[in-house]
Amino acid sequence: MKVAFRWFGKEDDSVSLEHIRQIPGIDGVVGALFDIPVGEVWPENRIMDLKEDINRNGMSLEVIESVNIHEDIKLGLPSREKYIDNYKQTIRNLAKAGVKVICYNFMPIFDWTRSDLAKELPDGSTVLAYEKGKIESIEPMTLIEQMENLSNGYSLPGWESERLTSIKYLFQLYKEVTEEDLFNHLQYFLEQVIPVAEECDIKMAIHPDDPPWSVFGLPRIVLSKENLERIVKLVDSPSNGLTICSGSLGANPNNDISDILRHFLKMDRVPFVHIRNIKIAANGDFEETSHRSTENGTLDLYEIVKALHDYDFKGYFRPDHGRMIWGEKARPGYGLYDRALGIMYILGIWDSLEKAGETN
Ligand code: CS2
Ligand code: MN
Repeated sequence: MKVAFRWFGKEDDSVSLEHIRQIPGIDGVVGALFDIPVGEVWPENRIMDLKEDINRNGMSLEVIESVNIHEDIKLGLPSREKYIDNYKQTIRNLAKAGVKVICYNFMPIFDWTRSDLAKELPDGSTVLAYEKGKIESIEPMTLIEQMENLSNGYSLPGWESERLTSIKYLFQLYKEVTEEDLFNHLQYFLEQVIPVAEECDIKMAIHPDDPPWSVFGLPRIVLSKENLERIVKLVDSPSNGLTICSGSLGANPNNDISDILRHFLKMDRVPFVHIRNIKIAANGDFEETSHRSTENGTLDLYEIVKALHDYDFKGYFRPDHGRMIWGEKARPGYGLYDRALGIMYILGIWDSLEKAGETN
């Protein structure tokens, strides 16, 4: 198992590569070119610059998160052809730099959704949280404004402003789009890009919808074992893979993460894993927590890491979001300290499993 850490680049991250490299066990950085507008080709020289910065610090750039999908592709509009061609070129350019995995999502308009970016826990740390009641009673535009005000001055991943300019118009367009349509549009996209990914030895890894249910009446499909099964079969290729994100899928208690992992690991469709814990309340609200299971998280991280270990997982994992602790000021969910603690907890479980394997 290879260990990675998400990084937003020199200009836009409070965490530096010099600090990331000091996390024990770290192999790679999960990077992206955040300033390239959705739908445009990522230039080769920019990718190489990013890679060189990371390599200079002794880490690799083999995972990209995300190359975002233009709304016209998700909407199935005729203009999607241009954006699909651009996507193929970006895949080729990334392959030239040695990238092996491209994480992406297929959520209409919004990426992840939360009602709170800094909910205070009893110990004084703050976390991202989701209250169903708040989300149901707020206008999307108001939520966006609130999120931006609470983001410590950072742009939020997946909420880049160019995607949000025409938001009201997009809502109109999505009124006509059913979940079945969304599956068809995903299939159309995959049928074109997966052969290119295969040629380039790249695995595409779709990220689950976060949370895994419809928000603001928009269709969502990447939310259950059943739907993931349907997605990997849309194009039957090892390059058509999944990012299993424990905290996203896990917000629905019907999703048994270690069972889902085992199922798709067996099929060799899991090139990338996101690990974090959440605490789910009886009414379905949830908040993010430290990675440690027995403390206050609902998910059983031991079982999740054990599934990876049982399948001798050779892909990458990254800690997903972390709490904001020790006075750190960073992009919500993406501070250094708690994510580094998360890595240590996960590696602790992994190393114990290794030792136990030796003695059995
Ligand atoms: C998020 C997303 O849960 C997560 O990992 O932070 O922004 C995620 O990076 C995207 O949905 C992947 O495309
Ligand atoms: Mn994730």
